[in-house]
Amino acid sequence: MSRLIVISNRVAAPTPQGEGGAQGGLAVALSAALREYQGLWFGWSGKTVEEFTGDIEFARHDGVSSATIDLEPQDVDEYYNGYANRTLWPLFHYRIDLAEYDRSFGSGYERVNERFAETVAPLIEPDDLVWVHDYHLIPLGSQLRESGIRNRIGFFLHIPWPPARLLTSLPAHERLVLSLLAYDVIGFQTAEWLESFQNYVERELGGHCDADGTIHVGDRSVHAAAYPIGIDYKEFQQAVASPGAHEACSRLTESAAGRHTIIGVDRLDYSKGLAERFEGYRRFLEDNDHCRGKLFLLQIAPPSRGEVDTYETIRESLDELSGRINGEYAEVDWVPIRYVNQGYGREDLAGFYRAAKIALITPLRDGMNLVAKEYVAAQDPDDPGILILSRFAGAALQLKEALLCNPYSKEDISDSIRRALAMPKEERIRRWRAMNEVVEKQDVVWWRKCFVDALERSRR
Ligand code: ADQ
Repeated sequence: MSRLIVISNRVAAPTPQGEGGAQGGLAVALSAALREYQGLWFGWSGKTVEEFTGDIEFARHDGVSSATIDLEPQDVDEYYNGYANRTLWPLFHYRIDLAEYDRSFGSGYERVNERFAETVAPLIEPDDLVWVHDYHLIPLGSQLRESGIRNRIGFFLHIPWPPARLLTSLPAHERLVLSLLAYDVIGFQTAEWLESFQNYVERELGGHCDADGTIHVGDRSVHAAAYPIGIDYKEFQQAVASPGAHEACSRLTESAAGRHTIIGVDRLDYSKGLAERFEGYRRFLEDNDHCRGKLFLLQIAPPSRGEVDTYETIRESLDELSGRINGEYAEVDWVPIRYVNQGYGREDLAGFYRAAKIALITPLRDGMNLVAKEYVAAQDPDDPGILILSRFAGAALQLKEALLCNPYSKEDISDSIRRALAMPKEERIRRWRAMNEVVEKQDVVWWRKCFVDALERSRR
């Protein structure tokens, strides 16, 4: 059997301190695949050194081997904070208004991808399958080819692929997309992002796309398909059944004192539509005064990417907005929004999801959104809660029985909350069963198998 080499910006392999318990589903799933395939996880250590050395730090814990490198501060500024998070992240989430186009970002991005390629190439053996993850490393495949790597290499994009008309605002967009053709398999979260990619290939590169997913540009053929990522359903079920989750569930239920909890769990990011969500909830309070005091919104959103100014701005505006709404509507014994700026472990989250009657997950654009799937997996089958989900999250294409809403419309968010509160139990159960079946069957193990099978089948 071939070995699997996973390459991503950061490595989330298990650590000797046992931090594995707090890992996300993706880390758990990829670690399981690496154990099965005797593979290696390569990426940036998260640390910086004055001058790049290419020294690799190897580690092996819990059956998973990892190899990490340190980067220079300039690399981190230009590649990570710059091109990845200030250019590609906003652009791929349809926010060209926030995307910064700066030549130094582009050259830093290329340089770090080259550094990744040079350091990982000697670790790759002839039969290995190589799986590159996410927007940080789009050109890595072509740089590995330049280093002489002939292995099968796959790429999976965790975030949306933007429409061609937006992508063409990126200087050197053609170069970026052409570099993708060095892969054998390109995976997207949904058919929608795949279509945008195919459309770009046809319009801008003059290529054509076969019905079986093969894309032809010049003499290159690549397989491109949608592989929707799932959660580690079994692991999450264990988290839900754990004493930690029971405790978290009771803690929230007791503090709710008979009121309904509406939960939101997100990284603090503009793509998650938090301000629009707060405004939609405010509209609900405005239009439904009989409901005030009977429910509250628990929004869990730990800060992310503090080095990027936009994140500081969004943090300040949400502090202000939640404060204003609380000021407008709070009573001595009731606060409408509990806004919590800290992260929680899997068991706590599982317990909070279970205690919440409604999940309000309204990203403006999201590759998939695993929180929606976790919420479904955490519900009591006999008395499940209701998922209100943005139609612009990749997950909406699978979770069709959620209450799908337009996150840009306050009225739509408000109406969805009202509908959820009035939903009869039979309907809740029916909708939940349909969603749970998808979440359980198309879990992260299924996702990983679909992708790795396609990569194994691909022939250079
Ligand atoms: P993210 O944008 O990080 O991921 P998401 O899929 O919602 O978004 O969450 C990933 C994980 O982080 C989940 O397991 C969730 O529980 C955890 N998480 C999120 N907010 C948290 C919080 N406040 N506290 C604790 N844990 C939290 C990117 C893409 C998504 C895609 C994933 C996986 O943007 O669209 O679903 O990758 O491919």
